Amino acid sequence: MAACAAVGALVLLGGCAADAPGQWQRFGLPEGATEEAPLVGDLWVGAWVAALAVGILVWGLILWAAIAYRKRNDELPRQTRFNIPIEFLYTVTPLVVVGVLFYFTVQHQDEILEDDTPADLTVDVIGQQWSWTFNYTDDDVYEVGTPEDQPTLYLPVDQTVQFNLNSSDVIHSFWIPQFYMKMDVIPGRSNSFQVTPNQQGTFAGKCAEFCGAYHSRMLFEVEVVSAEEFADQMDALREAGQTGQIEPELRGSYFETPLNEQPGSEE
Ligand SMILES: [Cu+2]
Repeated sequence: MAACAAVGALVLLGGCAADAPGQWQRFGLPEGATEEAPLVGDLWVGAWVAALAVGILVWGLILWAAIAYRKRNDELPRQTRFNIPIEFLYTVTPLVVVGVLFYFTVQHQDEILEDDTPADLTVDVIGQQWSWTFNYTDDDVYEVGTPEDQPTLYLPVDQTVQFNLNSSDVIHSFWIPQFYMKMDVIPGRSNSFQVTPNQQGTFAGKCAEFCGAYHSRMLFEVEVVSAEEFADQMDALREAGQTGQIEPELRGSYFETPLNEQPGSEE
């Protein structure tokens, strides 16, 4: 009964997502655009299937108990103080469920964060209030974004990129939803991960850690292009004089700057 209702609701709501076919099969995830995406996708879908299976069992048991043991007369039912097998069952079952989820999470995490093989290119990312800097270390060029002028990150398709993440002020989080990957950008600490975009196109990127007044403007675009287009873009940055690398100088939070010295205070 509960299962029918749940499936019915899924089918009904599924009609709303006609513009995003497949999104319901992915339990709300956008379409993955990297070689590693299936790892996260499988973990996500698997966790939902497990949760739904547990949910259907629990809903079913609640409904069954409510109907089978409903009040029929004023006679007091037999009073039971404990039931060792049942108590053992509902102590051990959640431990097994959590254990299984934990095992698959750690297994997938290890595979996702595996970076023993050298990447094809490296991008040193700096998060700063409130935009991003992308240092293309192999080409020795860079791109700096501002909240008004949001940057574009170019990546060659089918090449493994290593992102080194540093912050120059507070904690940010580097997130490209369609890459199924997000990692904190922490001042004074270098985080990194590798990913292999396998689809050309434009993808949205954003900061996923509330980092101050204009956090919502920490957007960027990711252009996954052919190797030739990528080389052209590196040349364009070089011609624009954006050569060298920007260092993540720790300049403290925007809010530690006296109000009259903050950018925009003259307005
Ligand atoms: Cu941020």
